[in-house]
Amino acid sequence: MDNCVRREWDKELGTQSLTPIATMEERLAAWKQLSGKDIKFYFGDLQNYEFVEHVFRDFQPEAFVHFAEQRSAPYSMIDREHAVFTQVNNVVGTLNVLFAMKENTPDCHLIKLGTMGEYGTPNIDIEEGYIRIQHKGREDVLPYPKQPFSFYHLSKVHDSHNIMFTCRSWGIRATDLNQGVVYGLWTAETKRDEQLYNRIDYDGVFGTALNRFCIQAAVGHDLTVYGKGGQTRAFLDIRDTLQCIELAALHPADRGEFRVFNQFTEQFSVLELAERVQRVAGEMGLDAKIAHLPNPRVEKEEHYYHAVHTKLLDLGLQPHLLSDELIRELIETAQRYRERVDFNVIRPNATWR
Ligand code: USQ
Repeated sequence: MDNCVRREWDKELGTQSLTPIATMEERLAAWKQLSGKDIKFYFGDLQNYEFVEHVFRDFQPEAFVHFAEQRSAPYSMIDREHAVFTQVNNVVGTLNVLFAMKENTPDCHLIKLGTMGEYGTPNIDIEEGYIRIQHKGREDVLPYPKQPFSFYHLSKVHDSHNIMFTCRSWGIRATDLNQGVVYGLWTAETKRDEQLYNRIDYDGVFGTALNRFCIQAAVGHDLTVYGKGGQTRAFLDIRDTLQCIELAALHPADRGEFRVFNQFTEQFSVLELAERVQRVAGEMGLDAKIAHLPNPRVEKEEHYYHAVHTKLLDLGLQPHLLSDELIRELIETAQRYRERVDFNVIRPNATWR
């Protein structure tokens, strides 16, 4: 299911993916040619309940993987319209899925993309969804406190509450994948044909830290570290994103269970990543400079960060840890497509203030 709206946001922002993105028809045809298998495709918007209900009735899914949200923090911070769009799109889309599941496939397992950014950067360890709290002589296991970074991250907090409520009230089974920042581009499948390539964003709105630094190094742009660069986040390779979804699907939550996995493999500070890209680029003969830009966001630039992430490892996740080879491959890919990069959209525009 897709409404292909991501392509419209590129037009709105005057940017494009570093890699060319084929039309949906071309992608489906390329996969069919490679695998001999058809993928059933439904074009539509999760905000349209009739559409969502039709798909649930027609397809009768055992698992529903929901990655259909506006996922950029800066996009949600552009102005009132973008904040409202992000929260309506994300919260209403997820509510429609929950209602359609309840009405049509109550046993279906919802696998929902959440974010590590729901938790913020507390000065204590981040647990996987829940924390045991003692208060005035009593004890309970409660949802971990949320201090999200943006209106986008807030939309996922609202989703989490809605999903947890429907698990409790209707017996929905759900897994919230609280994912960190994804890097990399290909999986084994998408690498097989250029028409199957994923998008990879380098612009100041949708581009994310490590991918952006690799592309910047390749095209001769300074590496854009915001502020001091001590901001520490959880990261994972895109191949591990796919492994995690598969593991969640193969090991469904129980009826009525709202399960939370912290989906990442390593933690890095932004400056640490920029320095690593700078070193690898240097070995490739590229002179990448690090620029400390004024931070457009309101966030701590030096802080404690330690997040627990054992549940997916317990299910069998085999992490692809960040390697110099992958950084080199990303830089080489960006060099291949460098004529698609517009320097005017690299610097951040949306500010938090
Ligand atoms: N940052 C820089 N320079 C850049 C880009 C980002 O210093 O050029 C810094 C930001 O200030 C921030 C950190 O890097 O401290 C991460 O920013 P990001 O743009 O790489 O990622 P973020 O906005 O946090 O959002 C991304 C995805 C989002 C996902 C989230 C996971 O876009 O969908 O939910 O990562 S998490 O960060 O764990 O919340």
